[in-house]
Amino acid sequence: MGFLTSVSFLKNFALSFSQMMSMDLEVEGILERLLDAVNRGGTTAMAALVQAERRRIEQVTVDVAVTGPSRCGKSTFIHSAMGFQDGDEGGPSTAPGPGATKPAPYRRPGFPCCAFWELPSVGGGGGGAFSPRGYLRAVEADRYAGFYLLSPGRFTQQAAALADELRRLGKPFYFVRTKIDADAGGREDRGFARASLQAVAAGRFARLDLEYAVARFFCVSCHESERFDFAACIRALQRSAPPLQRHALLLCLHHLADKMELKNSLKELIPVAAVHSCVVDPVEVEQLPYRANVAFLCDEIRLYRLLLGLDYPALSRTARLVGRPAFVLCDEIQTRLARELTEKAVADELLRWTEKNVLVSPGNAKWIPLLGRLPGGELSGTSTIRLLDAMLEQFMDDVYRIRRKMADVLRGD
Ligand SMILES: Nc1nc2c(ncn2[C@@H]2O[C@H](COP(=O)(O)OP(=O)(O)OP(=O)(O)O)[C@@H](O)[C@H]2O)c(=O)[nH]1
Ligand SMILES: [Mg+2]
Repeated sequence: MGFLTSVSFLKNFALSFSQMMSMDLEVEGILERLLDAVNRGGTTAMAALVQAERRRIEQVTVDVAVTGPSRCGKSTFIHSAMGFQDGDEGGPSTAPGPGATKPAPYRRPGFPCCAFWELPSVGGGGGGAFSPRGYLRAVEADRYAGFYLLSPGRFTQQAAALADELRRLGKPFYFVRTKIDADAGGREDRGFARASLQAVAAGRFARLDLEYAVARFFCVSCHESERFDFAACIRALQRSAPPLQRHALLLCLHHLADKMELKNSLKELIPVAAVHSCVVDPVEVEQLPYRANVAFLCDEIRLYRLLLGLDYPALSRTARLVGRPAFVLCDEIQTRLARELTEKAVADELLRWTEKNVLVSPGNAKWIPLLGRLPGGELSGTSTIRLLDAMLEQFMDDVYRIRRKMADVLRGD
């Protein structure tokens, strides 16, 4: 097996392994607690609990560290990873300065649960004074779910020593070679990763070897998150995180996430959202035989649309990448609720699913005992689950249609 083949094999193996694993957002625990609540306190207790369970998931926080030598691209990497647009407030500054002396967090507007921290620079060169343990203690390494170790050229002995210590601590880390746009030649060469990580091979590390490091090596341009390995290095972090943190990272970094993984994570929580609609502030809806919180469902579907990149600003940005106006991509969207998302349209769609009187999908059969306890009976929960399920699936079809259109435009069709 060639060198590059073996690297991609390792990365693909990690992917298929993660896809085999269920997302496991512990929804079975939520189901049990909801059943218990309804037995003890009826609908009122169920309404209070379902809101608390959703809040608990929304409030899971994830901190990610970005480090490397001075001027290696830490701020620019964070800027692109968090999807800050030029002119957005709250992004990191890239102006040359004395450099940070303590970690600085950056959060994306609208997604407060995930923070990327710019750590103080790791001294360049081969000076012997650097202590990985001291550095990690000073930046409070325990806090972070993962570390990006950046370098615009070959990694230094300090970076390798830091990685060795991170492995000892059991922290996921990634070697990210930045500014690859200025130095892309050779990136595809057999030995590029090995040469970049020469310090790992040259050093005598207790826990770090070259193959392990090479499997965690990525090449990026911090200015262009859509090129090179930028998305791959973010996805590696998302896959390494425990389920609830992975969910938070998928939501916060949705523009770089694998859309199928994002969809699957959202899908797991659909029954919880359906229960919410049926018991928290539901209202009468014309012709519907049960009450539903249509405003909440509309917000939920709006979130799906945003996360899957089907909202107008995201489509405009995507179209700009291929030098086209937004309508070229908007025309590809076939799901009615992606084009016209109003409470009336959501109510109509919910009624359509209710009239079909479909069964709950086999994956959600375990929810049937709870759905039967909803004020509107099983039909209310089943139809709401089917509505949200259908929205996610149809939005995914739109995502694929847009991808195909982008490929056609690039080919000049
Ligand atoms: N061509 C290119 N330039 C980059 C890249 N990443 C960063 N830069 C440039 O490198 C310079 C330093 O980038 P920063 O993101 O400020 O680097 P930093 O590590 O945060 O710098 P300090 O915080 O000052 O240590 C800026 O002029 C960036 O525009 C990259 O991937 N490609
Ligand atoms: Mg900086």
